[in-house]
Amino acid sequence: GPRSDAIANRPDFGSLEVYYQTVHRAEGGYSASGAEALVRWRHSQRGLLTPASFIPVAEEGGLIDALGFWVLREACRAACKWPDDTFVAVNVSPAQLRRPNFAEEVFAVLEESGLPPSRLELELTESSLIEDNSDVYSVLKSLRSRGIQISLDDFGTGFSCLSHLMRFDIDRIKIDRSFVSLLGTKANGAAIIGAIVALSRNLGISTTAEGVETEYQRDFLAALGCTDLQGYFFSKPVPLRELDCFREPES
Ligand code: G
Ligand code: G
Ligand code: MN
Ligand code: NA
Repeated sequence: GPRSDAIANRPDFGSLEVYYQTVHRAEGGYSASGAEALVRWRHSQRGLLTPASFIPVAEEGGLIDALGFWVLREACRAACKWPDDTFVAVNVSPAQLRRPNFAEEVFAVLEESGLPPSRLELELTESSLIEDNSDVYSVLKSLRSRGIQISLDDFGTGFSCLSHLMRFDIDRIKIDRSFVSLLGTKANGAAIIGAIVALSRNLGISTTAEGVETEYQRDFLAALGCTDLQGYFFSKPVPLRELDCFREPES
C-alpha cells in the first residue's frame, strides 16, 4: 500500500525522529532515572505520525530491523551525554528478537556509541516471550550477561501465565497504564498494582508505573512501592533538543 511504499522509498530514515519521555524515581524527589525512546515519523502531508500507524507496516515489510537499529543507535548516542546514573529504554519488536544475531548487533551499537551496557534497557512485550522459542531465551540470556537491562512492557495486558513470564530473567516490569487509570475509581486498581509490586519486589524486579497523569496517582503509586513512574504528569515525549532535565548546567 501507499504507506509501505513511503517507508521503502526512504531508506535513510530521513523523516524519522526519536522522542524521549522521562522516567522518574518514586523516592527522593522524583528525579529522572532515565528516558524511553519513542519513534515518530514526520510525514510531509500527514504531520507527525505515532508508531501505531507505521510500526506494523515496518514489521510486515521487513523494515523493522533497520528501523529498530536506527532508533537504538540514536538513543545510545543521546544517552552518552546524560548523567552516568541514568538509562535509556528502547522498545523492541518481537520480529527483531527473533534474529539470531540480535544480541551481537546490539553489542556492536553499544561499543560504537560508548554507552555502558548497564545504561541500556530493552523493552519487550509479552508477545515476544510467549512464542516459547528457545532462541529468544538464549538471546535474552546473552544480552543480560553483558549487563543490558530487560523490561517487560505493557505488563498485565496480555494473557500470559505469570509463571511462564517469570522463567525469563527480567529486570523490570512496566505496569500498563490501564491499571494506573483505575486508581481512585471503584475498580481494584490499587489491589492489582499492589499485587504486581509485591510480587516483583520479592523477585528483585523493578517496577515502572506507566501513564501517570495526576499528582494523586503519583503519590499513590509511590506509596504502593513502585520504583519508578512515567507519564504526562512528569513529561510527555519530547524531541531530544527539548529534553532539559539531563542537560549539563551551562556555566
Ligand atoms: O509513542 P506512542 O505512545 O505513540 O507509542 C506507541 C507504541 O509504539 C508503544 O507501545 C511503543 O512501545 C511503540 N514504539 C515506540 N517507539 C518504538 C520503536 O522504536 N520500536 C518499536 N518496536 N516500537 C516502538
Ligand atoms: O507501550 P509503550 O509503553 O511503549 O507506550 C508508550 C506510549 O504511551 C507512548 O505512545 C506515549 O505517548 C504514551 N503515554 C505516555 N505517557 C502517557 C500518559 O500519561 N497517558 C497516556 N494516556 N499515554 C501516555
Ligand atoms: Mn514502551
Ligand atoms: Na507500555
